[in-house]
Amino acid sequence: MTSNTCILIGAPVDSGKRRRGCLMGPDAYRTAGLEESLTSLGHTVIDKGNVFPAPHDKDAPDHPLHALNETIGWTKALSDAANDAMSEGLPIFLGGDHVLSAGTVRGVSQHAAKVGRPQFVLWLDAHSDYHTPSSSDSGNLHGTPVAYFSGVKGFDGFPDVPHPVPQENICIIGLRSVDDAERAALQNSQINRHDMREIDEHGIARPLAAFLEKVAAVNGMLHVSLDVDFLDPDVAPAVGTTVPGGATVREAHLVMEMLHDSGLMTSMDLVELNPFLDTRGRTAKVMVDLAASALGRRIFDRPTRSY
Ligand code: B3U
Ligand code: MN
Ligand code: MN
Repeated sequence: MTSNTCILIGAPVDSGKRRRGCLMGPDAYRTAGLEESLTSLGHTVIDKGNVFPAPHDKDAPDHPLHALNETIGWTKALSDAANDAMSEGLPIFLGGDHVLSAGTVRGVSQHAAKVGRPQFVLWLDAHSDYHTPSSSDSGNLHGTPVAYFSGVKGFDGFPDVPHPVPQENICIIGLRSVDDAERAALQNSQINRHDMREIDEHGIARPLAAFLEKVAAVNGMLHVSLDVDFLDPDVAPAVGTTVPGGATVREAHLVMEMLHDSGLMTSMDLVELNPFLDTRGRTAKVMVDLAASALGRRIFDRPTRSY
């Protein structure tokens, strides 16, 4: 196994939706032993502590977009943190809700452009998070980051996106809650999208293997964004938006093990954990175990196989 320097970066973002609690996520991952798990796999782990949002205007409580200015502050700060961390190792962003990925993906994409490699994103989520601020019914900006970092217009006040991730370089797996506006936009896009029906019919390995081949073919950099609600709420209850019918622990570990075998992952987000809703740290522990699988934990060594 190749050993990495893993850079843990706390991103206690709670501005992407109204229900509070994701700000406790980074400490829940620390308490659940993320650093120790990765160290035991032979990695060097540096915990950089938590990021703070860049200075921003106060938010008006009656604005239709919840905590817009705070979210802009987080996007700026996390983008810089991500860009910097990419030259030090493999950053793992400890969320925080999913709007944090507006910043992290913007930042890693800037680094990819600097080193002259294409950026890819694997989005593991029940939701597509492909709203624009104006198409969102909820006004919750955690439903928008994929549109933002792929260069969709309409994000006034946010930093511009000089290196958008091309639609065909994005793969969403786990879909089972897609709003009408998102569905229409996705159907008009080149984003690779795989719903739970497809996973039930063909298994999760097939779409993932196809996407990893695309990344490998052009020596791409791969950012993996793991939303707690990718998993079934029975096994990962600590999330604000539970959607039944999610990935099993086994499917999720298979994804992580394939990612590790591919050697392609260059950065990762762990998002939407709300420790306030957890039962005895159960969800935090599942997420830590998944991160460990993505970084080399395995049951047995086995010869490389194709799917
Ligand atoms: N699409 C809905 C629901 C949602 C998106 N992401 C999460 N929930 N976690 C919205 O509010 O945009
Ligand atoms: Mn999400
Ligand atoms: Mn989600």
